[in-house]
Amino acid sequence: MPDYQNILVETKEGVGIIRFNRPKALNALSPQLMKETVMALFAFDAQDEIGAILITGSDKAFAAGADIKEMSTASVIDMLKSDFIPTFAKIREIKKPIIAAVSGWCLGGGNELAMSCDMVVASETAKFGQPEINLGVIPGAGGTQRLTKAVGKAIAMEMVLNNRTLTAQEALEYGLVNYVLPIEEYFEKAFSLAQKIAHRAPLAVQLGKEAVNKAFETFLAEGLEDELRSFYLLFASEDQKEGMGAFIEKRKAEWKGR
Ligand code: DAK
Repeated sequence: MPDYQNILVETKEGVGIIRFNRPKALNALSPQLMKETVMALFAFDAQDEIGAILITGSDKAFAAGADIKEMSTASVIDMLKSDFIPTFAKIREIKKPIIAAVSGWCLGGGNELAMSCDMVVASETAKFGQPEINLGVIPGAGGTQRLTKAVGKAIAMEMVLNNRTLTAQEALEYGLVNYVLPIEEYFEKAFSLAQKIAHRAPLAVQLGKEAVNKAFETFLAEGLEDELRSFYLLFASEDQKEGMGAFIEKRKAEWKGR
């Protein structure tokens, strides 16, 4: 395993776990942290025994955004040349589902990263925001796009233009997160969700993720067409026969990923 400096990784019961580990900077997403995170994501994605991936931070901070100290003196050319965005964009290539377990600050690039995951489980103390306006910039890693699709135009405008921070409960109401739990329980909930999905039919999980993401990324007609193609494709798999057979025979299915 590579010698990561900014993240901790482990595997447990079919789940690959990535934990941001820059406590002194509230897990600010430095280019190095992003690079390591994406490396770990691809490593887990390539392992057959891993069925889902969990990304988390600390109870105090999921991530307080991109590293302002590293950006503060950057020129436009530096930003254009930076591999922050190409690295960030690679998260979209991960085929396995990614669940974010979020507690405390989830700001700027941190919120953009959480929104790049497939599901979010939050602690009651989680706070979601796009405070870039405070720094004289706007979100640059999907914060205006994914956020608007998730919470709607009115709330997204307030967050992007006036640094409105959402409480965990508000984030749940607006559809940004799946569950909100007490701080002692959010990680276990996120893990059990990941673990359950990890033991489901792998091909159907992969294509299901792809199809739901299409709804975000394409016009409806194109998304529906893609969904249908993937649906048909699964009828060429052994898992489809096994899944439907197991239902009829009233037994638990045994998934093979074929
Ligand atoms: N970057 C670097 N250091 C940070 C940080 C950040 N984002 N957030 C916190 N820290 C550091 C603080 O500087 C402090 O360090 P020391 O002074 O102790 O050395 C330490 O973490 C603890 O922070 P505080 O003392 O401020 O803690 P508080 O509890 O008082 O306040 C806070 C917590 C989260 C409210 C506050 O730290 C804060 O406002 N942080 C900044 C939040 C923020 O503005 N985030 C957005 C960053 S901009 C790109 C596309 C997108 C992006 C970048 C590039 N491209 C297209 C290339 C993304 C941009 C962003 O995310």
